[in-house]
Amino acid sequence: MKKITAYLSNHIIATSVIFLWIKTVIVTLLCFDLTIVSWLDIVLLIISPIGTLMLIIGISFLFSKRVHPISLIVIYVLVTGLLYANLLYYRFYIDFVTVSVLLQLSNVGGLGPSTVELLSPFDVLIFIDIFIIGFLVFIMRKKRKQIIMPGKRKYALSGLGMIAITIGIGVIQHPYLLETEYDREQLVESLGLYNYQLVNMIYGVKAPIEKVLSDEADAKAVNTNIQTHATEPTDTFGIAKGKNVILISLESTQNFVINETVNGEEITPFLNDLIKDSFYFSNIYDQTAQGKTSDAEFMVDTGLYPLPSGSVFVRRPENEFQSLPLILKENADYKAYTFHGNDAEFWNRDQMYRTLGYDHFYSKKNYDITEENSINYGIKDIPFFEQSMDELSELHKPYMAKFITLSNHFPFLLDEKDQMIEPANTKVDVVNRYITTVRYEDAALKRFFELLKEKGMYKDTLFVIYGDHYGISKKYEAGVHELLGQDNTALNHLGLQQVPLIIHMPGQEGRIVDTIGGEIDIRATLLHLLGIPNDHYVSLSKNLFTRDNDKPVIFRDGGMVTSDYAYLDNVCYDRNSKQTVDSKKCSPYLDLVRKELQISDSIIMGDLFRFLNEER
Ligand code: GP9
Ligand code: MN
Repeated sequence: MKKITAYLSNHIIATSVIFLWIKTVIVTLLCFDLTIVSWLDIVLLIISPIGTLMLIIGISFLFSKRVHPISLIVIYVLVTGLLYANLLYYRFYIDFVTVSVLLQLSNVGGLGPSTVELLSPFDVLIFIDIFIIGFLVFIMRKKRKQIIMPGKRKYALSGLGMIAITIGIGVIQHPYLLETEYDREQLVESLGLYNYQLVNMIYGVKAPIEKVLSDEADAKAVNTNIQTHATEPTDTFGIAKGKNVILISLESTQNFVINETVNGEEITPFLNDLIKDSFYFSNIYDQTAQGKTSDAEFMVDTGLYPLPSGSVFVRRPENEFQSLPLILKENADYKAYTFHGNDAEFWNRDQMYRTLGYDHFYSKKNYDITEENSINYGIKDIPFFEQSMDELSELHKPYMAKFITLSNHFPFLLDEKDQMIEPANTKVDVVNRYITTVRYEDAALKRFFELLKEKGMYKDTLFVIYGDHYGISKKYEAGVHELLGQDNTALNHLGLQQVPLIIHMPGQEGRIVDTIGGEIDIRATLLHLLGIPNDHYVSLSKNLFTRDNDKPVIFRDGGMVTSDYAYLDNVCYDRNSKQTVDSKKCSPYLDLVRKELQISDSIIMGDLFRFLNEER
């Protein structure tokens, strides 16, 4: 034992690199659900961390004569922290940390109440080797041993060489790898977790420069690239002209809860009834990314995609946009308002709402919040709607008022007195609780509609109600599959990415619209109903009343779905046979996916509306 200890401490650098390497490979293989298609994928996963780890650990001696034991330990702990941060983040979001996510932590208050839910007792194992390295360093110091590292150049070159080989193989295997920064799973799979972080940092540095480098020519190119079709007439064009618009963002609400029962009880009795007299869009997909609720808001307001990393609300609040509030003002003398019971700074909303043209934001400080009437992130949905009524009745008409609900947020906490339905009894507690918080949200909507009717404010209003994004992440999804009695397959997972979209106009006849679409399409559909032609404005939103089922609904990670095909985690599926098929079948759609995402990103990162608005 003594001999081994002495050997390891004499070779402390190699020991550190190897320990971190093994730990990283184990976490990558066991804890990240990566799609492994070939042996080369496994080989890449195994070799990819070596080069970067060599260079990172090398910082402890590359710039001095000897190994610095303390800096070695600090670096070791930092790398472990990075690995663990990625693991925690992945557990919930099934995504990897980006520089933008780290920078926006102050705007979103971290993972908030959700963090504890994500810890596992086995996580201790990730930290055990730190003590071994600490012990080896202690022995070194006790023996007053100084480690002089010969062959530093060779060491650095080997590290760089390993990185170059990894990136080289990755790019040969996936030619678009470095152009599609949003496909983080592919980046991690091909480059390894640490090289991915490195590449991500380069994207981060590139971002601010993009605005400076963009000019009118880029804006013109965007304009010609977006084929805005003249508004196709339908029987719905302008049916809601001049009406007040109430938009309701339903926190974490997935479409599977609609018309679904638990223990013989409907989960959403109010919404199920409302649908009967509404347009119910039954095939709408969540397209949000790391900006969650704010991404959904951004899509509805601008008809552009969220950014590949971070939230546009946080990263680009000083941009110009052609947003819904501004369009409604320009065309029909509307004013726009937002109501949300959380801090105004969360997701940088206070700043971004001004940019988007909202006239006033009623946030946490406008509500009477007590311990009794709040839970999790803020005021409960029922008092939220109740307390909003006075302000709402005073607004300038016509108005667009956006309400962002909050109670149905992970980890789905609810006081017993607010529980109106028994929890489900699947193996997954989070899912069981989710049923109760969704029901609470449904009851809050019921209450809101009652109050609007009481105050005579219901009739002249068009309601747009949408689920903002998934609530049950992949980690807990087994419970939903169990509830629905379906297998845990990629296509069933895709089905769970659907969110409800209900557009209700008092007095209308109900209609189920099963056209395939995404959240980005809400804006064009709403403008169509309000009788405002969408083709005067630059956006990627498509009217759901005329949308083509063969046009892909695009996901921010580069995936897509049409009525016949789906491309998920770099695998192509035939949705009719439910089989995986040659990726060539998906290729024509993927060209459009890359094109649309690129256009959207260049508009946002280049702040191209600076030029586009000037031309109007
Ligand atoms: C917070 C609320 C929830 O204000 O919008 O945010 P989310 O975590 O869903 O983005
Ligand atoms: Mn949300």
